[in-house]
Formats: sequence, structure tokens, C-alpha cells
Amino acid sequence: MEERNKTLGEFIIEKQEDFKYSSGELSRLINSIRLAAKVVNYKVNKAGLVDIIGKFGEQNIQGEDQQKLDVYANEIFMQTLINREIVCGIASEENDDFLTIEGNDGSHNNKYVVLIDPLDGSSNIDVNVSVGTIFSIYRRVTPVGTPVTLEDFLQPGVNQVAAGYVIYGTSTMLVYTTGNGVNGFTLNPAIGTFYLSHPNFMFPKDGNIYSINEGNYVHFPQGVKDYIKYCQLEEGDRPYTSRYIGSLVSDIHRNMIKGGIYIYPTSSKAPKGKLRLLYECNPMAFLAEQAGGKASDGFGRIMEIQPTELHQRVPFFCGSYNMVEKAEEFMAKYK
Ligand code: AHM
Ligand code: MG
Repeated sequence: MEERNKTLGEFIIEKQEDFKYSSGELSRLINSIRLAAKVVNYKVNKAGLVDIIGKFGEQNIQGEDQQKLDVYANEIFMQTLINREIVCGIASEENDDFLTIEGNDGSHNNKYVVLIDPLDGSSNIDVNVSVGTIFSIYRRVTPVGTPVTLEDFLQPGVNQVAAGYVIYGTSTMLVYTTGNGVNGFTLNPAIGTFYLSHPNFMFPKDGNIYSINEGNYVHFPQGVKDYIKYCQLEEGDRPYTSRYIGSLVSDIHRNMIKGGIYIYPTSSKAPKGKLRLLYECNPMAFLAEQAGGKASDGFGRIMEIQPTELHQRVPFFCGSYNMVEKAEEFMAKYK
């Protein structure tokens, strides 16, 4: 008989002893993210109904429900983490600066900082396309007991203790790593429980999907242009298939299942790239590497970049190991 699928709650408890610092704090933190994800999921799924429900005069529908979903998601994730007093600081893609969190008694005794993109790809909401939440967790580097500083957030990705994403798609999934492989959980909306559906999630080593906004082709560096032409060449298993949702979480999620590469390069319009190192690239890079894939800025490992500012942008190449390696070969020709 097949083993009954584990719930995320059961999985977190079971894995707690594997954590390097097993005080239960990280488990509680991931539990809070699980809770916030369910609340945001409820709201995202209801987004298209707002007008209809509104017509029936439901109370409070104006104002609260018309709030932009990315703002709402930001508030939910922030509040959930703040209320539980489990982090000492949060930085969000939605806010200019980081937030220092103190306990009810004014103490600063928590160990972890969270960086979050509460609703990535939110321009897709209006057209009913999947969006996602991306999160990244570090241990603070300043002494426990003191307020967090910028230094606690500006850590290279290799220091991450956990990272993950939530995809609000045809099914809602939470996919995360604590540095021991990647596991994916699918929400059963009827009972509001995440079940382990993708244990030991792995990127195929090779793939045949390339995901890039080709509309910007003329603005791309020559290495990227050449790589795109390579993807389109009729040879061996090529031409590859082009798939671009324009929602990072969805594009990476699909490529992780099917095998593929996601690229957001520099361009003459966005000389540093578009995606944020701390909120988008590092967590995705941690997941990719833990799933046997690779993440690069075109020349070197994303997770080794020393961040200099909270909202720093970087070019991003992420996906099946061999595909990213190939793209780097093309980039290296024009270094
Ligand atoms: P956002 O943080 O403003 O939502 O932007 C990030 C999104 C990614 O999800 C997506 O891969 C990319 O921007 C799409 O950008 P573009 O429309 O330029 O191709
Ligand atoms: Mg984003």
C-alpha cells in the first residue's frame, strides 16, 4: 500500500532535527510563511470575483478588496511574521528600507532575517496568470540582543539557511529548501492543507525550453543573442521550445519540472538587469542549486555576489545545469 502523503506541518516537525541550529525557530518561521501563503492564496483566487461580489453589496468590499494585491500580500506576510515575533528583521521588495522587529518587551533576541518578494509578477493578476511569492532566510550576523542593521541583509546568497517560493497557479504550491534538497507541497484548497507532492524536486540536467523576453532582443548583449540563435538552430535536439510567462516563479517552476533555462539579461534598456539579487535571484539560485541546477549572472555564481544595496539588480541565468553552463560559454566569448 502506498504511504499516505505527508502534510507540510508533519514534514516541518520531522525535519526540525536536521537543521543545523535546531531551536525550533526556523520551523516556526516556515510555519508562519505557510500560514501567510494560505491567506494570500485565498485572496489571489478571489481576485477576479471582486467586481461580481461587489455588485451584491457585500460589506467592506470597497476599499479593502480593491486594495492592490501586491500591497495586500506584503501586509499579510509582514504582519504574520511580525505578530509571531520570530524574526529580528524583514526586507521586502515592496518597501524602500528594511524593518527592524523587536519583541513585545523591546528585546532583539531573534536570530533570523527574512527577505521577501510578496507577490512577484503581479502585473499578471489582471489577466489570470500565475503569480508567486519568493522568500529568503538568513541568520543575522550582528549580535543577538541588538537591533538588526543593513549588514544582516546584505549577505551573499551562500549564507541562506532557507529559501522558497509559493506559486498561486492551477494548484497552489509551496516549494522550499533548507539546504537539504528541495521539496514541493501542493495545497488541498478544500481543507487548507499543504501535502508533500514533489519530494526531492530536481531540475533535469538538460532541457529543451528557453525562457526569455525576446522582445528585447535588439537590446541584449551579444553573448545572449548568440545563445538564443544557438537555441533556435536545427541540430541534435534543437531547436528548443520558447516559453515565457513573464512571471519568474511560474517560469522557473515549469523549467524545474520539464528542464529549461530562464534568462533575464542586462540590456541597453536595463544595464544591470531587472531582477533583484536579494528578493528574487538569491532564493531562486539556492533552490536551483539544491535541485541540481545552476544559477549565474552570465559569468559567475549568483550566490557568491556580495550585495551592496537592498534593491540591487543583477542579470539572471537559471535552470538546468547543462543549459546554464552552455549560456555561460557564449557569454564568456564577449567578456
Ligand atoms: P516584478 O517584481 O515587478 O513583478 O518584476 C519581476 C517580473 C518577473 O516575475 C518576470 O520574470 C519579469 O519581471 C518579467 O519582466 P518583463 O516583463 O520585462 O519580461
Ligand atoms: Mg518581483
